[in-house]
Amino acid sequence: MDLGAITKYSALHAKPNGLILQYGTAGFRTKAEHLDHVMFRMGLLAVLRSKQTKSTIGVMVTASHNPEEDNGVKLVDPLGEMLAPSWEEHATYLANAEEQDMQRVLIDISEKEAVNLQQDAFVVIGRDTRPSSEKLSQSVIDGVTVLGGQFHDYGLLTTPQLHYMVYCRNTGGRYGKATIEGYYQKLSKAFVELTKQASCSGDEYRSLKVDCANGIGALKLREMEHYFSQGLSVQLFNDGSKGKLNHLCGADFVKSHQKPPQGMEIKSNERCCSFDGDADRIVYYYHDADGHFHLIDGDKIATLISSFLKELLVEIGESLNIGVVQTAYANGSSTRYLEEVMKVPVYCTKTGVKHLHHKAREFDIGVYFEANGHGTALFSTAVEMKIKQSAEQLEDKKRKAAKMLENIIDLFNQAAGDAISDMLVIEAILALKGLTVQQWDALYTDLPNRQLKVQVADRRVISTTNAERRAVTPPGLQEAINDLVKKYKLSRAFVRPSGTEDVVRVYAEADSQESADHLAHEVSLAVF
Ligand code: 16G
Ligand code: ZN
Repeated sequence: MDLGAITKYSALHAKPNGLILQYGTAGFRTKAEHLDHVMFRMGLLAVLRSKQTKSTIGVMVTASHNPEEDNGVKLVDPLGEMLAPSWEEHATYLANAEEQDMQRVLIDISEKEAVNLQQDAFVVIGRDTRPSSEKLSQSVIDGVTVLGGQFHDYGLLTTPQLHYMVYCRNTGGRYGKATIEGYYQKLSKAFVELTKQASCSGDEYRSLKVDCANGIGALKLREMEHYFSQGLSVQLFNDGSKGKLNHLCGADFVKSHQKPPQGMEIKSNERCCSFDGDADRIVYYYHDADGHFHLIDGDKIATLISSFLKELLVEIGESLNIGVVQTAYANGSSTRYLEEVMKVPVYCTKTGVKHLHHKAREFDIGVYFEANGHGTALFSTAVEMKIKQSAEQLEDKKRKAAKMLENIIDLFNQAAGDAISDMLVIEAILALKGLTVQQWDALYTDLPNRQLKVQVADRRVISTTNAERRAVTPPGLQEAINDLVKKYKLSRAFVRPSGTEDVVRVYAEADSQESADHLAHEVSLAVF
């Protein structure tokens, strides 16, 4: 390590005095103007992580669904997953080091993690469309090169595309080609094969309106659409030509306000979906004939996907263990439907993709979705091989089902939840099953629910257990929630400190909207 060079270059990316940031659920995230030093330092850290794992590491510059003025950064580990927890701590430690301590902190981390500094390092970088992203990703590159790392800058990418690139590069090309072209081809080929098998190819199945949150999703869908246009035509809205990123549009807006995005004209019963700003979340929706808005969130997406996978397995005659992973935010009706009607086991983890992803890995087939629309399905290597064999060896109907499953496996981005990939999976399943958006929505009825934010002096006084469904501290809070919940039918409520904002979040559901609203309000009063 050339320590002199680090000191010199670090001074060019100086940390604002007194600024303390934390590597949270989705990396660092704050106003873009405060992030230059963090980017440089994450370039340094990515090199150390790459040396330690002898693998390519990813760095993504994005703040997802946050306002355009914000930005953020997260590191992507060798198999395309989120950074390991011990390295999150190093990230926080390094980001907050004072200038004169930089060398010591880097040596400290290297020693703790037994990093061989002679080892080569390779880092890949991607960024979203925010005005600040290009310059910030240049600061990441500065950090990488100061430590002698090699890099490839992919430029504009969706977050899941960067995860895909990292995964491909570290699995010797087995998963796919680590190019944007490779990504488009892999997904489109699987999608077109699948939709060829769909008997109903009426227009209503072939077209979809997509709200791109004025973000990167628009650019990438434009590049990709001609690859899959045989199976689906997409009409893009909020494509960044006029509006501001994530402003009154996008998956987060639609999910949290339970209303359609601005800038999109919706006729009754038309199938629509929204991506978020970095295209790793998706939600669907439509207006019924009476003009009522219906949201189809991550829970219903997980239900559609896991039901379809289960049906295919039955058809093929394979008994594989399939599990669905949700968080406490999953609507109670979805959990009940999956367990009681579909007979699929459901598991609950803490909020944050890394927790769900980790749990989903335990199954032959693990489907995970957060209610907010982030999710995917994971298939064990043994399952992939088994299904490939079945697709070659079995006969007739069984063979057809195995082929379908083989293509579905290819269509999922197994490195991370991916709005483009999920959209194509959903569109293929709807076409194959001949389901309209209303029929999909009718699988079960969501329990009315309400989410609130509460500002408190210190959100850390609230700690939780049982996948965030029970409050442990402050004393008495859980008992108070229990008493409130008893007053309403089919009700449930929980509180948790946010991992991305300085607030406490309250969730409540009950048999009517009025009850859910009351319960949420009463619980938020109990938090004070
Ligand atoms: C981050 C997480 C998302 C989670 C959200 C919760 C990733 C990539 N993103 O955006 O999964 O739902 O945080 O935010 O892990 P909260 O803690 O503020 O409620
Ligand atoms: Zn996102």
